[in-house]
Amino acid sequence: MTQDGSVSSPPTAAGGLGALISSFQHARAHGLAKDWQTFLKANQADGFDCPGCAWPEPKKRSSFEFCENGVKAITHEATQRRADAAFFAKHSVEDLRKRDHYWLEQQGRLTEPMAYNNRTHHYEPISWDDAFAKIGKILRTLDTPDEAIFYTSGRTSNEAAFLYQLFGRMLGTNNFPDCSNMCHESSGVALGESIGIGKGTVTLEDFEKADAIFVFGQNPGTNHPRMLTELQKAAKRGCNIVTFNPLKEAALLRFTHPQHAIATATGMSTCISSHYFQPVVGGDLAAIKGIMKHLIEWEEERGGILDKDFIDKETSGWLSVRDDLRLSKWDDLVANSGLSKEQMAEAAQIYATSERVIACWAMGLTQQKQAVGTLQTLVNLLLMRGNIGKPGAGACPVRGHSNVQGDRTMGIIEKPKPAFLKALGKTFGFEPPTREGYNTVEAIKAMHAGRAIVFMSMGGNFAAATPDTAYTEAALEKLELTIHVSTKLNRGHLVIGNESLILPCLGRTEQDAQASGLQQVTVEDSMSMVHASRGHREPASPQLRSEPAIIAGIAAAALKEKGPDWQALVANYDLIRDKIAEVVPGFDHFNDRLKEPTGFYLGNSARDRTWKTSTHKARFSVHPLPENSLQPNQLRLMTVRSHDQFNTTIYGLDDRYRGIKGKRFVVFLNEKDMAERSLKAGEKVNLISGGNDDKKRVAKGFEIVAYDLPRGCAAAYFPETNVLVPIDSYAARSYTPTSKFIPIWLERA
Ligand SMILES: Nc1nc2c(c(=O)[nH]1)N[C@H]1C(S)=C(S)[C@@H](COP(=O)(O)OP(=O)(O)OC[C@H]3O[C@@H](n4cnc5c(=O)[nH]c(N)nc54)[C@H](O)[C@@H]3O)O[C@H]1N2
Ligand SMILES: Nc1nc2c(c(=O)[nH]1)N[C@H]1C(S)=C(S)[C@@H](COP(=O)(O)OP(=O)(O)OC[C@H]3O[C@@H](n4cnc5c(=O)[nH]c(N)nc54)[C@H](O)[C@@H]3O)O[C@H]1N2
Ligand SMILES: [Mo]
Repeated sequence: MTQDGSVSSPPTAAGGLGALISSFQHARAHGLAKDWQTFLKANQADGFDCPGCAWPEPKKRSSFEFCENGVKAITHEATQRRADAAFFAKHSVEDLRKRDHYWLEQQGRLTEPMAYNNRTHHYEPISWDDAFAKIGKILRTLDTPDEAIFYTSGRTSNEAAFLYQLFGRMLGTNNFPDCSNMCHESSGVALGESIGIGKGTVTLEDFEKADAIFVFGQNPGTNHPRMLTELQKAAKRGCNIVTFNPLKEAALLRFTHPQHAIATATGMSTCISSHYFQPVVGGDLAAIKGIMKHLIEWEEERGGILDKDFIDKETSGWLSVRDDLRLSKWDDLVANSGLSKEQMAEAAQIYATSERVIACWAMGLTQQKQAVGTLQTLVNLLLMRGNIGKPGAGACPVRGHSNVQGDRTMGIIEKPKPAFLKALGKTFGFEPPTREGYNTVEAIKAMHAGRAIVFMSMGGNFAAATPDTAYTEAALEKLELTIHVSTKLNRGHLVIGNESLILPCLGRTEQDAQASGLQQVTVEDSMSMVHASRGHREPASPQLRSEPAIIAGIAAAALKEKGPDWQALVANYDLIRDKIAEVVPGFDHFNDRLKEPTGFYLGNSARDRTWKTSTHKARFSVHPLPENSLQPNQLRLMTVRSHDQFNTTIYGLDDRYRGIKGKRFVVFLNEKDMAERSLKAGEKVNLISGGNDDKKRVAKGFEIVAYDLPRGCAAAYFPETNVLVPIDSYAARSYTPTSKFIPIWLERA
């Protein structure tokens, strides 16, 4: 398709009328303009959890606990459009492979199970029983259960996730890669080692008490719009909001709450960031070290900067961090961060004069080679002034998918803890496998090498979300069987193994009727609050099944007599929750506690200053500056989300807050970098990256847009640029693909 579109100067504020208009337009296009009931149920105690993001809901809720992007997520799930059997009869897989992500998404909800026919090259209807029997037969004949891989995307409910991992482990494998591997895995690894728990330590109430909020590598205006409400409230009461982002993001500059009528009508906006620092891509570790070096120097000059009591009582490793900072050179910190010594002093000054500081971050930090080191350095910064485990302070990894945190809690992990396996084995009377499974990168490699031959995807769009698209698609094409449990058509369905199945499921907004009546499921948000979600819409098709029901069908077919009575568990999800209560710490009396309308808090050991680390203290750790080396003429490309997408789901072709209309194939560049290459705005370039394997990877036809970002840096949209991320380029220790640091060359198209 052609993408003519237009480019204009980005706005200087976000939200307001534009957000309201955009919400309405999306709802109307999908036949939901009159359906405000559905939106009013979002994030309410008697409604469903908005599938938009993992930002928590306040205890006291307004009738409008959703945002523009929540409206888009709900609209696209509740759409009246259908990709049914007639649709697949009309379009061969070859035809569908020529379409882009936007077109595929526009086709609407999947309605019945489909199997790929390799003679007609079309997907054709198959009954649920036949689909289960086919899967069961192939899974029963594997040489080893490790030939099967079970991927999860973070929308899957706790109940479905728990059943899914139980089934996989009863089959005999820990191969549970999930979207987390590409997302906040670095946060989990870093926090786990440093403070003994891989989750954020703050709750929503802390945002009301913080004196400063540092926001690193995150674009909340697009990806967590409800977070802006908290930032706006904080800014209004004088809390400093200190942003670190190479790009000037409109919503981090100024914001108008779209549900505040007067402000919206008059265009009144609030300044969000009191300070906006633009490090180079990958420069955060050095920037944080620079801040810390200032603090140490000030402590030595005048004292009173560090929380020495906290450091003495609660931490280990301080002296080596102090010595490392003493030895580090300002020139290196400045060159590596792209910030001046004075800018780092300005940030350090705010940090030092704030009693309570929260540090938030998202993909700008986690999808870097040195991500784990950067995040542990950020923890160092927090520990220097005791900013963990006191009100109004703490670490806040802002999660993506609405239940990505809950899926992990339920055991979706390739490296399960022995205690979890022991409890699972005891409850269900079996010996769970202890071999580590594959993470996402390892899973792709195993498929390539023929070590895995079955791939099942519980939601998500593995083919498009993963790195090195050509390599990954080739890996998927080698498989014996692919199984996709999905709500909407996506690229993943079109990368065909020997056999491929699409199993359509209910979405969050829909009623889930089982033998005992209507069911509720549960999710855990970014701040460890667990609560119920109940859909109320009529399902998009009578043939849809719930995720737990689909897992039960497959498990019964694959395991035959082994395992619990899957059908009984699915007949009443209370029974699944009773089992969760037996296995997963923190879920005792699960069903009872769900009666609390806003859910319950799982707790966080670090918040209580109980440090479950190897030293039984909060751990300071030393990390060298990253090399971040580039070859001549290369730029650092970060791949980001537009305002009109949810990951690989492309709702529309605009990126309102960056001034882009009607197109996605754009690359944002600094004007000086353009001039140096004799390139002009509007010209088209190809983006070229390399890897250890010397293979050149090319993404073609990107229009140049001049933008406010540091020299040597570039930005373009994911997933069109995933082809450029080499499979072997991932964060040390967390294996998260380096989607925010891809060295590229530009070539005139
Ligand atoms: N509407 C909508 N909501 C979403 C999603 C969506 O696609 N659409 N996705 C969900 C998911 S799964 C996730 S994980 C989150 C993602 O939420 P974000 O992490 O906010 O998403 P990205 O677009 O990847 O944005 C990363 C930000 O990091 C900045 N950045 C890039 N490199 C660097 C760097 O080296 N240093 C610093 N300091 N900043 C850098 C970019 O300029 C950008 O502003 O959002 C969730 N919510
Ligand atoms: N280059 C680059 N790559 C990235 C990133 C990046 O910033 N840059 N970000 C990474 C991140 S943070 C993430 S989280 C991953 C996302 O990776 P995924 O989670 O795999 O991808 P999504 O695009 O969120 O998945 C969308 C599909 O989920 C299905 N779906 C939607 N709702 C439901 C439901 O309720 N149930 C089921 N069963 N299916 C449903 C629909 O069929 C839809 O097409 O991508 C990663 N990839
Ligand atoms: Mo994510």
